[in-house]
Amino acid sequence: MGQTAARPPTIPGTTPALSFTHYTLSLILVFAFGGADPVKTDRIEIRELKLPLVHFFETSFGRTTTRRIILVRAYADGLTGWGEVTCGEDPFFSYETPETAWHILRDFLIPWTLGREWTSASEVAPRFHRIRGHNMAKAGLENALWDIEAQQKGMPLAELLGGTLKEIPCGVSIGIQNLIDDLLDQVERELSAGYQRIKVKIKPGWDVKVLDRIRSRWPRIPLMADANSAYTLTDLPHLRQFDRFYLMMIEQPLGWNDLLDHARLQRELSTPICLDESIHGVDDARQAIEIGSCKIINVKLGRVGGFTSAQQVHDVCRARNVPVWCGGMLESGIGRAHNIAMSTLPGFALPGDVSASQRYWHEDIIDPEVTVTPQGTIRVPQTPGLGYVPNLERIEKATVRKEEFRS
Ligand code: OSB
Ligand code: MG
Repeated sequence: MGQTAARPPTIPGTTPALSFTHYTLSLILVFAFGGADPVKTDRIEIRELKLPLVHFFETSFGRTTTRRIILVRAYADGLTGWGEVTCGEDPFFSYETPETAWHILRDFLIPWTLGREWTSASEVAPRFHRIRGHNMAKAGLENALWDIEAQQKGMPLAELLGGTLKEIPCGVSIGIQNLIDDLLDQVERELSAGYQRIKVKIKPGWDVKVLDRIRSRWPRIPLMADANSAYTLTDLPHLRQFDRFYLMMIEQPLGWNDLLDHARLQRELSTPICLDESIHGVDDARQAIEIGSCKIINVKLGRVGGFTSAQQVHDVCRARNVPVWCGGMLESGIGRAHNIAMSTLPGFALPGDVSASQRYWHEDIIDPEVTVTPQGTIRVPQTPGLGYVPNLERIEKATVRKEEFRS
């Protein structure tokens, strides 16, 4: 502040009161809009965890039984923040793998961050732009700094992001099973747990018959299908059959990086298309909406490169009345806590793939675990930062490699 010279002339006798108001106002402004001193990230640790899933998870591109998760732990201003790299074990969802993420973090993102000042985590994303892609590696580090900033400001991460919901609606994503009956059992279980919508994974040979069985047993449940790029435009006659299941949406039916063919397909289907793999940031979202590639967008923090990019995707969709929802990548509690915070933004109008820890892990690595209410919601923690406490003992036990960097 310190702009007393520019103060307007005052009526004699009222000066003390005005000064007091001025001073109070300055204090409020400083607390609300920064004035925070810049901090330096002085230490970053990356580690790989090996975590077996409670139940295998199968998509059109393959089956996962054990997750390889990279956690990023950043230190600044005497605080510790955590981030998670959400890539798959194999380069099948996107090209990123734990090995590529480790390389990009160790050789680029970490050296570019250590010892450099920042006042807000959102400043850090533009510094990573020079690296093409590798969004999941970027998000792992950026999101750890958001955790630190939220703690510095004594705010829940959700609030720092501009989130408004205190409770978020939850759906589940159910993988391809060995038998249709196994899938029906799982749908039954998740519905009685209270989840608000069911998503099933599909691929050629595991689609129409499966959806038909679900719909004949549960004609009215909110249902959707995720193909993970298993079809092409030549499957159009086949894909038309999906319209009779009145799905909420079909997720990523065509090419993993495609916008144009999806626009063509959307014109032929009454079922809304939702894009996942094809949306890497705000420009993809804007272009997809502009050419009609989809009516809904799945936002994944890793896929779009972190909270700053996710906010931009959210904002562009909200301005165009395109609903978004929060996708999942079989995250540990750390990534799950980030997903919960992001799901509180007002444009997250549909139930996401963010569900209870116990669906994935025998023991999650945070305390408390993420739990879901009988109404199929998660109550958003109201404590500063992540709102869940990383359990160092369990994290250490699951760690298979670790590297530490200091400025
Ligand atoms: O496409 O949404 C997807 C899991 C791994 C890779 C891709 C996807 C998924 C899921 C699971 O659908 C979501 C979750 O429960 O975390
Ligand atoms: Mg998907």
